[in-house]
Amino acid sequence: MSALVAPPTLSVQQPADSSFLLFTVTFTARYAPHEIGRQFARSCAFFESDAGEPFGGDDDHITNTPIETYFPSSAEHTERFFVEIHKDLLDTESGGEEIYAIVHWRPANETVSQTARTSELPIAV
Ligand SMILES: [Ca+2]
Ligand SMILES: [Ca+2]
Repeated sequence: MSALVAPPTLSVQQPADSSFLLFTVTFTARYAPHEIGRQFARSCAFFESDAGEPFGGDDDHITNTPIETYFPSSAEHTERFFVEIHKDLLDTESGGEEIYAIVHWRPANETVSQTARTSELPIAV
């Protein structure tokens, strides 16, 4: 079974004059010898954290990426998601937002994914 090398990371760029933010999620996992070159599936879900907010409730689900396949090419293999999200979708509360992502990955012919969460990224929208 593959194992994360480090927690996945989340970063953001804001292109000038754009209504979208461009997020990059990077995750590096270590794959067993029999998993190298095998087909895997990956996706990523974005949330806005309301942890610790007095009227927070559950975290807001922002969006999911489509499921895509990849083939780990070495024991330690890095995958990246590039995800454009409209500011209106991100703006779930007054003031800034705290965005995080959860990465899902699995061998393509299996049904149970492994998951890992990024830390929270504060953004002003
Ligand atoms: Ca929040
Ligand atoms: Ca806001």
